[in-house]
Amino acid sequence: MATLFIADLHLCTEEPAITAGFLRFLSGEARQADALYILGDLFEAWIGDDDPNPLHQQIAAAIKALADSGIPCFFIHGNRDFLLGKRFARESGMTLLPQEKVLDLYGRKVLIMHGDTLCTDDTGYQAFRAKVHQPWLQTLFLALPLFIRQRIAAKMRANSKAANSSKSLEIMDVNPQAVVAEMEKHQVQWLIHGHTHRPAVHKLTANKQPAFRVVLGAWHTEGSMVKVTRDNVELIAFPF
Ligand code: LP5
Ligand code: MN
Repeated sequence: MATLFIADLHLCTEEPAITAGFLRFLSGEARQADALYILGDLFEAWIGDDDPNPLHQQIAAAIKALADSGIPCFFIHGNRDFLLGKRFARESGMTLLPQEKVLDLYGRKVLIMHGDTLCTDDTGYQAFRAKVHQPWLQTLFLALPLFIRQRIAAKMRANSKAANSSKSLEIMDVNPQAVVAEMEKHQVQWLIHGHTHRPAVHKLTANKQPAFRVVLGAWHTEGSMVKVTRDNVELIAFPF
């Protein structure tokens, strides 16, 4: 009995090996799980559920097959796919979760999130995030013709790449005080997140007790998952 967590697959038509790895994961390892949690950035960029990209249908069908086989699938938005909406959730059989959620896994309380909100030193990103999370702006964006949305997303991606090349690694990592504050707010000793693409298990102190922050890896050349069982929390890398 295990609960699985993945994040940062960044699926896109240009990376068929990652898609193949994910499809194999869904029809293999995931079939034995109690539940699957996808902690954001499943897709490289999401510009609306009405995007007719065949990859999206293929992924929806594959997740739906897992959900229909009796394994509940959950999704927390990432900074690339924060616009993923109810229609795709329905088509894929996933339940959309709020940006942070506490789970009780076999008696262990675990906080889960994408991880971008922990990067509080990245003030440029947090300002950007606050802007694009405004509901009125999202409604406006989603009402635009698809080709314009594609152009805006491409521009945002290019700006992001340019901005990141001049930011230090420390700025783009989580802020340690923000991590402790979140864990104390939710009264948990375990946190699982993605976003930073720096897979590791960090030991820290929160609530005056030992605490653990488990960071999922991005799916570049291999898969990454966290497997929580009654006795263990394991960060696992596996080949596609
Ligand atoms: O994504 P990645 O890994 O490159 O870097 C992230 C942060 N960047 C982003 C931007 C995304 O890549 C863009 C994705 C587009 C998806 C779909 C478009 C939907 C549009 C909806 C509009 C309502 O998340 C990056 C972080 C990095 O992670 C590490 O944490 O540093 O942050 C940035 O690059 C942001 C810049 O630092 C700041 C840019 C300021 C621009 C502000 C203008 C806002 C105008 C909004 C107008 C619609
Ligand atoms: Mn991310």
